[in-house]
Amino acid sequence: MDAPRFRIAAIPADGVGREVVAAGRAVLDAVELSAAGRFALAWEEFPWGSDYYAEHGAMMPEDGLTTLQGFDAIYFGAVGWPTVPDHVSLWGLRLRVCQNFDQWANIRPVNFLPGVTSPLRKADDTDLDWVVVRENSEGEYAGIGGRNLAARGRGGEVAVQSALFTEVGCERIMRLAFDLARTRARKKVSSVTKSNAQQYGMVLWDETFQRVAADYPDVETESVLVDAMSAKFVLHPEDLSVVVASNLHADILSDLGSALAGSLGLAASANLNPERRFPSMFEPVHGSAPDIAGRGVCNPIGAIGSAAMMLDHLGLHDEAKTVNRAIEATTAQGVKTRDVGGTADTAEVTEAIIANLGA
Ligand code: GGG
Repeated sequence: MDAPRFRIAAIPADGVGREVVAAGRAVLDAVELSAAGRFALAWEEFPWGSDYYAEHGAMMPEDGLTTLQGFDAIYFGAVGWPTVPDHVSLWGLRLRVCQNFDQWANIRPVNFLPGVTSPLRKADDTDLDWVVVRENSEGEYAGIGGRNLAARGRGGEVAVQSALFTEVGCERIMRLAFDLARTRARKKVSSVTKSNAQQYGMVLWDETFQRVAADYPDVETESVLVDAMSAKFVLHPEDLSVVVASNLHADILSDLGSALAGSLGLAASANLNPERRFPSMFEPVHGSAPDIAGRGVCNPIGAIGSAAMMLDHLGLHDEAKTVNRAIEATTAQGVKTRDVGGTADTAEVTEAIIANLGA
């Protein structure tokens, strides 16, 4: 049988996105080399993002989605640069791909790595780890609303931003969260809303959660308001396993989680189209970090962990484990970028991870 060949679209996009995608690709090249022909990754890189916008007036070409449709996966860097308003760059590229490719599940593990100091970690608990499951297609990111621009500049402008919650959208992300919980040592799903204040969509979310939970009697559940959940992340992280939340709440909570694990630079993620009708997209949680971009000092671990999630998605489970083990071996050796208290640069961490692939 022929070895599988996977077509991967790389979109480094903006700022440190370019540095970390290069780092992730270097690690995947090494994994592929050591697989000695058991699989192949066929890469194509697309120069879309804020520089492309300066030249073309759009973050990606009009037919960009059609081009991407033929790929097995998308490996993404980060979007956002001071020359383009943030909402234009985000909607013009990252959200355009996520929403059009129905990548409705955004999986964001919160990883505590050896050798990385976390304000949460006590000497006796080394096993903190939880996963934020982000509803990735609707909620507060539905893009519904408007502004009465006619009133602009006169002090009386009004803007409306509506959140959209559908029962189908809520149910599918919750079932995915429950199925994920069943694979974990702690079988628990925590659902997050602000349903005391937001009495329509988030009450629908709560009611759907109760209905879905009834199908998973073996999984522990809780429903927690987002403010209380923020406190719980800090005060009782040992009580978390899978946290499912709306688009906005999960975005904020996953940043909090990765900061508590040591740095936003560590956080990996997968934007999944679970039906596999469209390619899924793998990217570090962090943005383009214009303040450190181009200096070779950013943390590549979030992007390299995302590459491992991509391997897993492609069915290369052993290779994904190899990459994750190499990340752990590297931080355990103290090879770390500055954001996590080290002195290494991006290239040194990447090289150490490659050297540790056999660890
Ligand atoms: N790699 C993730 C990324 O580029 N994020 C940019 C960003 O601003 N994201 C906001 C969001 O997706 O909610």
